[in-house]
Amino acid sequence: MSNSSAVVPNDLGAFWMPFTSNRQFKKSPRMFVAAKDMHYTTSDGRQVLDGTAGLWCCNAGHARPKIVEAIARQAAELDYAPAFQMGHPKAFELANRLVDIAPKGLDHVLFTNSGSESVETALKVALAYHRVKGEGARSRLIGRERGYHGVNFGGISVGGIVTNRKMFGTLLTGVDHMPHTHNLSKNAYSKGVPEYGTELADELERIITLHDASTIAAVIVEPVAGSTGVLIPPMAYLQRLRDITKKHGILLIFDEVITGFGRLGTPFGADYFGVTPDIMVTAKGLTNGVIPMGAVLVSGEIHDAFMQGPEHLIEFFHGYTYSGNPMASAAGLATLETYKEEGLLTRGAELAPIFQDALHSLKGEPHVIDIRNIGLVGAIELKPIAGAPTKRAFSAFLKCYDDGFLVRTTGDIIAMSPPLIISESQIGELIDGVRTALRSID
Ligand code: PXG
Repeated sequence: MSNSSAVVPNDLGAFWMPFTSNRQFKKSPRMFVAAKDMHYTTSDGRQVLDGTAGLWCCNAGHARPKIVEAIARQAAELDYAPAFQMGHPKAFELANRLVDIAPKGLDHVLFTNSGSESVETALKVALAYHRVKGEGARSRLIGRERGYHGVNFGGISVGGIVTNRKMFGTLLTGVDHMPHTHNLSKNAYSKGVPEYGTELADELERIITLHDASTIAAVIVEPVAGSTGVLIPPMAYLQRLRDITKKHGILLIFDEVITGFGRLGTPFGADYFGVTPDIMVTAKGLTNGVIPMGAVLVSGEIHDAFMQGPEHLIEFFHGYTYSGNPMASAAGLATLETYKEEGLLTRGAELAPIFQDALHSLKGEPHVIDIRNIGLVGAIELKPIAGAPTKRAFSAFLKCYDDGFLVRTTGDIIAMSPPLIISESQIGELIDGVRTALRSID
């Protein structure tokens, strides 16, 4: 067998693929062998328009020169430096650049290697923060139904997607969940932020009354829930969560793994909604998805609370072999430069009305029961086939792929989150691709 990466291997058995219907895939594989800007190339030589920025991460599109060069240069110059008790300049530089674009007040950065690790890191910072402040009884964590916070134990505990939780025992103890905000009967076909449901934030007050604020460390939510099918928060909902958490001394964590780096047309979801959390979880777009990396941004108040005791002692017993590693840091710096040069952190705001009009033109197409959008994120909810949930959306996904369009599905929801470099005409092509698929599936 050739060792060229462009040749499809003849045995797909060994790789147990993540979040994939392995048997279906291996009978009929879908392989990408190259990518450039807005397109993937498949192993059978077709071009596929990327409607999902990879997995919501390649916000600047693919194989962008600055990022490619930075990685190549870094590999030759300094491939790895120990992450503990040693440093290298680019990690510090990247932390500074991140703080520059982050909401005011989030001014310290812990690096990780994924969104899941960023979530675990944020939850641990929150618990430890209360403890160093002498409030160690604050040990409860509050998440939300249908929330997705990665796949590690903390993340699935505060997360609210049953399939991701039910196989894995009792998870973390002391976790509670707010209700999700999805309401088809009242909010279907909302454009942008839906009107109904602000009062769902008051459920947090009920949970606080049940457990007492003195036992609660943090509340974690995605500003816009992505993986569960794009659930956009009702008007003023996040502000209300902010008011309630502040009143009770509870930390608010925004999981911005998807909403970070321009996805909503603002640098972060916090900017879009005008609500600043105490801790912000990021990954994906930080390095344009090219090298795994995540970052957790925390307030000065949180950071400073740890900086006490003898100076030779480690202040926070947490970190990864690859925290802030040189390759990822170089990719992150080049990514942020690319975003800046091309105005990508705000380009989504210009494209959002065009994307919104195109997306909502699918109203009335077969199977469609809701369409929702914010920034450059869109979702189309389909009526499930009776007795076979997820099948209809999966068929649409397969048809789109065959026709040259990459979309994502979760349950019976088709989600789109194209690279922020997408052109107006490519938005039209993508939506027409979905239209054709909807008309052709059962
Ligand atoms: N938090 C949020 C909000 C996420 O969306 C993670 C944490 C975990 O990140 P890692 O890097 O550990 O995967 C995510 C990841 C999809 C999809 O299509 C979404 C994610 C990952 C893969 C697919 O919905 N989100």
